[in-house]
Amino acid sequence: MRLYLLLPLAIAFLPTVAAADDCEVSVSAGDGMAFNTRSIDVPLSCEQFTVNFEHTGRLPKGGMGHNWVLTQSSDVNAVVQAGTAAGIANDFLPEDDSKIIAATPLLGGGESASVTFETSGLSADNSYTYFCSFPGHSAMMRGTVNLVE
Ligand SMILES: [Cu+2]
Repeated sequence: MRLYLLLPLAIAFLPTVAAADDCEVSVSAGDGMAFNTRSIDVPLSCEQFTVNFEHTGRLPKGGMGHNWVLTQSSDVNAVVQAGTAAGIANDFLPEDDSKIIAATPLLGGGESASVTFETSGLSADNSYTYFCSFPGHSAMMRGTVNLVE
């Protein structure tokens, strides 16, 4: 009887720190120009956040390569332009560009890669967009990162 009464109390006082599961997400893209998700929630209670990205298609990266790149929303166009200029040898990403918060390598069909970034660099005052920097893809391949408590 006593245990029965205490159990709800114990559950109520469980710590509210985000579970490790909340600090990573799986994202994929196939042989079309689309991610499988339009938005990703990043809890600010996570010190680090990991994106596990998979190219589930079959086409090679030279024809239908994809990456997952995170910047402030206002920096997307500049990074896409610089990435196009950098070319496929640089995974369509400018080198040492501080606008890039996180980025996976460019993947071809069947490949996968993960990227981890610190959430301390993200501010609720800004908006953030993830996209693919392969030329011509970012208009379709983009989504919103929502910072959540
Ligand atoms: Cu792409």
